Amino acid sequence: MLTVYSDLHRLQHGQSELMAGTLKPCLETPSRADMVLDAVRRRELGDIVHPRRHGVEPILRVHDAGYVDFLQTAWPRWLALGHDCDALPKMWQIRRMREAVPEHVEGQLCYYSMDCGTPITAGTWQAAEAAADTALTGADRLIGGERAVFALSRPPGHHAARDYCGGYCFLNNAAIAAQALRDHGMRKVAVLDVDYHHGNGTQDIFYRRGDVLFLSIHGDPRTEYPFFLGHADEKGEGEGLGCNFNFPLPAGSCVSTWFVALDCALLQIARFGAEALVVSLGVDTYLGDPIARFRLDSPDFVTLGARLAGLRLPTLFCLEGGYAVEPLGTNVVNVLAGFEARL
Ligand code: SP5
Ligand code: ZN
Repeated sequence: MLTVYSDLHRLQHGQSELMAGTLKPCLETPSRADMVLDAVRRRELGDIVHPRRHGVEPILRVHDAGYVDFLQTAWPRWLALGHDCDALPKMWQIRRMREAVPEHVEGQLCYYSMDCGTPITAGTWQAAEAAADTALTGADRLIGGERAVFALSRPPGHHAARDYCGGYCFLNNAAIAAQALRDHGMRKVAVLDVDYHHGNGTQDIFYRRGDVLFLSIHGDPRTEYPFFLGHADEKGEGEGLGCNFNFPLPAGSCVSTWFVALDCALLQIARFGAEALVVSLGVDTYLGDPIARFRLDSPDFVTLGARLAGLRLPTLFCLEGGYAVEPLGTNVVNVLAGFEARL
């Protein structure tokens, strides 16, 4: 399988995230991508290519122009305030407050953020743009006839919605790629999110759309981050009604429960008549993950890959979460190798 990778991911290297009441070192680190790239090489998964630059247009197909402008300009504007640290928000536009975009960069940081775990740094925009280019190059290759491509995208994307960042995500790589596949003539695209956390950003982007099916298997938001989206009764709206499927599972669920949900998701993808599949590939479902509570072990990821291959669809994998850094490469490449074994 072809891998798309850019070193520019290193430019996203945040200092800290708010965790259990204190600022802790960021869990979403450059070393994560190093581990995955290492495993891709070691297991001889296939060629590794650099992404092609696509510019801002395909990003603006799914993200708000004001939000993108904010991401592009936030760092110099933050520095101009005299700060010498990463930019983190400290309040939110909550119920019954005004929804107008503030003028001040600090107000905009709060307006355009979902949480206090997603620091904007000197290289955030460049890294996020390179991650989007990585996914877009993967989409190009699928259009060109490749059966499956792995976009080693970092920072991740699935928590980034039309107009906000959060959950370590800035640009929604998977959604940008899914939209590009649509724009290149694929009539129906499915996005399957297997990260432990609900893909609230992807759901937000496609919620009113009938041409992109979104499905997510994740820790139940009644007890798990991101809490405010990802419930089973969120089915889509308008033209998108019936094109959104959430499979919230209790924290601590066993592996067989997880695979039952996967089978339900795969059935819906086949029913929908998708012409291509984008997988938001988070492996924080691993039993050793420090912030998540499912129980998948490394061999289970091979099984996951094989089941996905059973759909027989052109498939783009976009890297999302996974914070047990040592086994991260093994777990990710297990999915890809499991997929290839059945192709
Ligand atoms: C892409 C992705 O996986 N983003 C995840 C963002 C999660 N951020 C907040 C996690 C809070 C977890 N709290 C549980 C602490 C267990 N010790
Ligand atoms: Zn996650």
